[in-house]
Amino acid sequence: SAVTQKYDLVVIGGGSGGLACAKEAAGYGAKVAVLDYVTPSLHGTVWGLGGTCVNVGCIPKKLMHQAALLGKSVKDAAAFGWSAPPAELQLNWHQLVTAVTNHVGSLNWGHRVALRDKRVTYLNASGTLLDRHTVLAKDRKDVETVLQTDNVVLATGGRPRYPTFAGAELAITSDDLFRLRQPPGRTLCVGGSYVSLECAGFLTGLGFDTSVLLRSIPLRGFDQQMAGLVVSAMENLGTRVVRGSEPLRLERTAAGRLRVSLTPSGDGQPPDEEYDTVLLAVGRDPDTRRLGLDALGVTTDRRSGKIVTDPGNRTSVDNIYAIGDIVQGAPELTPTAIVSGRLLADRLYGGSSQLLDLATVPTTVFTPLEYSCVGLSEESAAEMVGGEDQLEVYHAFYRPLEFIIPGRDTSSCYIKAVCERREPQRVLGLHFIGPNAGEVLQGFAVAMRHGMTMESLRQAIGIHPTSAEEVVKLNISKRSGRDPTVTG
Ligand code: FAD
Ligand code: NA7
Repeated sequence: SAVTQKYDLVVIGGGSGGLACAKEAAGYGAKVAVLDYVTPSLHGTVWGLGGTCVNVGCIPKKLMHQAALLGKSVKDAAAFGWSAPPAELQLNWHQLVTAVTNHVGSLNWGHRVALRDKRVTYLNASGTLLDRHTVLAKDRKDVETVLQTDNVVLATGGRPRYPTFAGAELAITSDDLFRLRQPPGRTLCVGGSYVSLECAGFLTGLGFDTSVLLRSIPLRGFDQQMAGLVVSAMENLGTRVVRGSEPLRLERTAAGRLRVSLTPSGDGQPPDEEYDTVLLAVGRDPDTRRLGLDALGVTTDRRSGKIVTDPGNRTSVDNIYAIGDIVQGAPELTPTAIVSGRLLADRLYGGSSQLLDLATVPTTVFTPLEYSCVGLSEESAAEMVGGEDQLEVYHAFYRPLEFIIPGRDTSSCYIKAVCERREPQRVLGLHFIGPNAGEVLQGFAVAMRHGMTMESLRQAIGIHPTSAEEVVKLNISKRSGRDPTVTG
C-alpha cells in the first residue's frame, strides 16, 4: 500500500513557476514537496527537472538562435577583413544538439541541487488530486505515494497542441526539435505563433531549407505593423512564407519523406510538397487533464481548459492555487510564472499581500532580426484611448552600425513609441526591431512601469554608438507625415 507523507504545501509541476514557489515557501520554513513528471512527446522525447523553459523552450531555442546568428556573423566577418570563410559553411547538427542538451542537463542538475539545499522534497512523479488536501504521486514504475497537505499549488504548464488533420502525428513539435537525432532537413513550420517563427528563423540561419505556413496573420496579439516587418526580414534572409492555407493531410512517402497536402489558398492551390520534417507550432494547451480538477470542482475555462483564479491565484477551491501558463488570462512567459510563484509563497507564508502587476510585461520574439516590445500594440492602444486620433506614434527606421559594412538588409530595423496624444504623452507601448532587441528594451521596461513619457525619453542622453540610442532620439510622429528614416 502507498506511503503517506504530510506537508504544508505540495506543488504539482517543477517548471518556472512551481520551482520558484516551492523554494520561496521553503525559505519561510514551510514543509514543501514538488512533483515533476514529463509525459513523453508523441515521438518519445523526454527531459529532466525544470519545465518547458529550461528543457524545450526559452533556453534551447535561444541557444539555437545564437548558433544561427554566429553563422551569419562568420560570413559578415569577411567584410571586416577576416580571411574569407569557406564558401559553404557547414553546420554539424549533432554537435549543436549535444552542446545544447549538455547545457540543459547542467540546468536540470542545478535545479535538483537548489531544491535539496532549500530542503524541498522532490518527487519525479505525476500528481493527481484525490481530494482538496490529498495528492497521489505516481512515479515511472507506478510506485504510489500519498501526500497530505494544507495547500496545493498547480503549476503544470502547457504542451504543444496537435491539430486533428489526418497524419498530424507524423509531425514533430518544439518538444522534439531541440533533441532531434537527425538534422531536420527541408522543414515546414506550421502556424504564425512566435514559436513557429523563431524555429523557422533559426533553422533557416542554420542552413536548412525552411518554410512557414500561415493560415491568417503572423503573431496574433502582437502589433501587426511590427509583425509584418519581422516576417519580411525573415523572407529577406531566406525563409519561404506560404500564406492563406493550412494542412489538410500529412503522409509518409515510400522514400520516407513527408508529403503535405494544403487547403486551397486565396492565390490559388499551392502544390502538395515534400519535406523531411514538419513542425507544428499552432498553440499550446494547458496540461491539466491528469489533475482530477472536475471531480474537485476547480473551475476551468470551457474554451481554453485553463484554470480560473482570482488575482491572488486562488482557484474556486480555497486551498488550491494555480500559477504560470495554466492560468486563464496569464501571459505564457517564464518571468511572469516565476514572479507569480514567488509572490504567492510570500502571501501564503510571508504575510505579504503583494500581487503580480501585469501592466507592462516586456517580451522578445527571437526571430533572426529580433523584436521586443513592452506595453500595448498600436491597435490595442487605439482601442484603449478611444481611437487612433487620440494617439501620437513616434517612429524611426534606422541602420544598426554593425549592419552597414557587411551590407546587411536594414529595411526592417524599426522603432515605434505609441503614446497618448495629450501631454505629457505617456508611452503606452514601445516596440523595437533590431539586433539584441531584448537587451535594448529591458531597461526601458523599467521606465515604462514608472510612467515613462515622451518628454522623459527626449530628456534622456543616448549611449553612442548603439541601436538603443535611436529610442531616445525618436522625434518624428506618424501624423507629421515626415520621412522616419534616420540618417547619420
Ligand atoms: P512549465 O515550465 O511548463 O512547467 C510545468 C512542469 O509540470 C513540466 O515539467 C511538466 O512536465 C510538469 N507536469 C505537468 N503535469 C504534471 C503532473 N500532473 N504531475 C507532475 N508534473 C507535471 N518564455 C519566455 O519568457 N521567454 C522565451 O523566450 C520563451 N520561449 C519559449 C519557447 C518555446 C519553444 C516554448 C514552448 C515556450 C517558451 N516560453 C518562453 C514560455 C515558457 O517556457 C513558459 O511560459 C514557462 O515555462 C511556463 O512555466 P510554468 O511554470 O507555467 O510551466
Ligand atoms: P499562439 O501560439 O499564439 O498561435 C497559434 C498559431 O497557430 C496562430 O498563428 C494560429 O493561426 C495558428 N494555427 C492554429 N491552428 C492552426 C492550424 N490548424 N493550421 C495552421 N495554423 C494554425 O497560440 P495561442 O493562440 O494558443 O496563444 C498562446 C500564447 O502565445 C498567447 O498568450 C500569446 O501571448 C502568445 P490563427 O491566428 O488562429 O489564424
